[in-house]
Amino acid sequence: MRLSGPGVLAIAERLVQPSRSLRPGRARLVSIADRKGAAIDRAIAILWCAPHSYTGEDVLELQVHGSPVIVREVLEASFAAGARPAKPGEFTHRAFLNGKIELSAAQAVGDLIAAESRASARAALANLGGALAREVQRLRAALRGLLEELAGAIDFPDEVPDVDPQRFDAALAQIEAQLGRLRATGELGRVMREGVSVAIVGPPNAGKSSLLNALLGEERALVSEVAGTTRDTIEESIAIDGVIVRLIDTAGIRMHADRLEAAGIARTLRALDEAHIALVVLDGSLALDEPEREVLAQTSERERVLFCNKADLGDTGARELAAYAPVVGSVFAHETLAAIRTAIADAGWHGESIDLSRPHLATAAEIAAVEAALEALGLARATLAAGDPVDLCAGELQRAIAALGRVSGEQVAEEIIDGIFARFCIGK
Ligand SMILES: Nc1nc2c(ncn2[C@@H]2O[C@H](COP(=O)(O)OP(=O)(O)OP(=O)(O)O)[C@@H](O)[C@H]2O)c(=O)[nH]1
Ligand SMILES: [Mg+2]
Repeated sequence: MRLSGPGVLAIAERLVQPSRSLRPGRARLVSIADRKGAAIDRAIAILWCAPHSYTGEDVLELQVHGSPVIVREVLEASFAAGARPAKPGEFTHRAFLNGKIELSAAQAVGDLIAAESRASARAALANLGGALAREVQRLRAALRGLLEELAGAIDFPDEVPDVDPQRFDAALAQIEAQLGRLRATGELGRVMREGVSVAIVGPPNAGKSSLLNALLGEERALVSEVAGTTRDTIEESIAIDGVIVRLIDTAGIRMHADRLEAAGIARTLRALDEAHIALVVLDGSLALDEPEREVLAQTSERERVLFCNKADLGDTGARELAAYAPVVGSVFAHETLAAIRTAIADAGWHGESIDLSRPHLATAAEIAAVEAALEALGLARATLAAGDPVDLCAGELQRAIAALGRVSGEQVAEEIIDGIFARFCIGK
């Protein structure tokens, strides 16, 4: 249990016995007293004095016994002594306000809490040290240097030599290239963090639900030889190479369906629309018919994985589709499932992984900010290429600097900060 703020010492005096034994940074065995002074628990207490704590404020850490009853009583005693429950993310919010951590590091703490998969945990750790913020600050400082050079030449035309457009453009190009590389880490960073969604679609009875169950390793969805078994979408997550993959089993797509089935198909189309990847399951043992062609046409523009199932029964359909290089096999075969997992990885993150220990963009806001900076730099360079005076670039450079400030945390809007901390759990 952690208490933080200027009132901590006063609260400790009422809560901890003997409170005189507390020394900054030292663990002490103490009693925790309720509001009447009766002992609730024996606990380890550690006092951290401002500014040498996580939040930068006075902090009291109490390691009490794990019983929910004791925890509740200690909480109540703390509240009686003047504390209040922390809001989600408030500890880290205070750490940010007190200059203990960068905004991107705070974001990484939030990500770490939310991280469901190994890869996204690693990705969050990389930015936790503030590596992304430092990288962006470096580029931003370089841009600011160029802007100051311009301003000097404009304000003191007699003392400061004119800026050489060619050298200026070369410097911009270098920063642009580095931002471009950072931009390229964005999509992948997002996939690693948020995962990819895969809609399992196909004609009725092809084995979609069987595939979901086989990939999950449990009988999650109802399977039967009756076409039209699945009526509603079913969603479950698995991890592939440490990336979260959300599998969405759907109702089989066919024309001339009854009303209930048609409602299910409408949901299928919505799921298909929203998913990153279409995993098309066909009965590969049968010749292609209207429903198969329909699904193939519907997903032709999509990132997709084609799977011809029921190879144990024949390969008529699979041979017709050979040109598409589908995965051919059966949901009952181990190798088939492995091939489908690989195909999902190839379609979802192109089998690539970024070096997550290097700075990378992880959120849509960071990607948008870097894109805005790149656009401004592009306009500045176009100005130079057109032979216009170099000082006309100043506005664009300012825009790029402001955009990068949103990533490095040097310039952030209040609502962004609030948005980040609101996702935290209480006590962080
Ligand atoms: N022989 C064989 N049968 C399979 C295979 N995969 C699935 N089946 C059978 O095919 C039938 C339909 O499977 P489901 O998984 O319910 O098919 P579905 O695509 O979900 O069907 P709907 O929900 O009706 O759209 C079941 O009887 C399965 O046991 C396979 O690889 N080989
Ligand atoms: Mg089904």
